Amino acid sequence: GLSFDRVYTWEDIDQYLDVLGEAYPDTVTVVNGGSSVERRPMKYLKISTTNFQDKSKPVIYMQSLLHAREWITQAASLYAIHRLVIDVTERDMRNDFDWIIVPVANPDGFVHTHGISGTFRYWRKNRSTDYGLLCMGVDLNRNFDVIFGTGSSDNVCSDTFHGAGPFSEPETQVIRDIIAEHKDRMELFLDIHSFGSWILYGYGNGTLPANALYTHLIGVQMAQAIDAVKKSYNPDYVVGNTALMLYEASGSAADYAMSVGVPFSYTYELPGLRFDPGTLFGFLVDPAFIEQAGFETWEGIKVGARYARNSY
Ligand code: 0X9
Ligand code: ZN
Repeated sequence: GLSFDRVYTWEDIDQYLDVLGEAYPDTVTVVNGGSSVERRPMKYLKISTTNFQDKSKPVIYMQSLLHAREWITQAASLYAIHRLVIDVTERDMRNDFDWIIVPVANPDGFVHTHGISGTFRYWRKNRSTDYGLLCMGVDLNRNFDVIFGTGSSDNVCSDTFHGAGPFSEPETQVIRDIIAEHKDRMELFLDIHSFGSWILYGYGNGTLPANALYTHLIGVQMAQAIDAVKKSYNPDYVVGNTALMLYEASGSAADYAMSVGVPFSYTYELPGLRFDPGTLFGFLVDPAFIEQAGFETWEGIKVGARYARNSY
């Protein structure tokens, strides 16, 4: 297993997924969904007690590190994997669902944030060179085919550059294809980001989905479950529509999943690094918070999963 006291590199995680697949062949399948811009395999796990053959089970999708610098988010995916495969105390979580977990949704960007002595630690986008070499990269959370281009930038140098068009990037194509393959029974979609202690839902232009009330209420239940076990120096989670609470954001992964029929879809923003209530360090990671981040997020996920099951 992993020790939740450090941040793992892309290579570490990539190897770990293979190790899990070999050690737990009855429940874990490692899938290579395709290649990133720099030709890294986009590996993900399918976790299932029936090898995805029992079509009566809902599918839960979870991803992290779509934004390269949001390092703490790997803890949420790796911890969920841990509790579904190795340290299984909530057996219903493993038995009642088929899980798809993509721990590193932006491998090239994540590798880049480890580059030369911290210089690129705050890189967010992928590493596309299609738009010139002066500025690189597309914001993958603006590149999905949903309300495309309305809450994003057409300037390649911007951190929210949306790319040439919907799904111009291989990384978002991989995620699109996973959703398409499973969307008939995908009930819950979770895109884990940082930072801010938010649970957000679409649409990113402020238009609410038909089930907005239920979406909001489940969001509040998830937030309460996290807040019940959170560290006191972190604020309570706040739940709401992205555009109404934060800013307009088009082309996001969570909105896309919702637009193709996934009933419950959320963007989590995990807490930013704080050493005391007054000082927010944001994207940097306190090793002492890694296991807690995984644990408390899992408390929220369980609540969402149980609602998804009961409404399926
Ligand atoms: O702006 C984003 O992509 C997300 N925030 S972050 O600071 N991690 O970059 C929020 C996206 C949420 N959008 C929707 N669900 N529409
Ligand atoms: Zn993000």
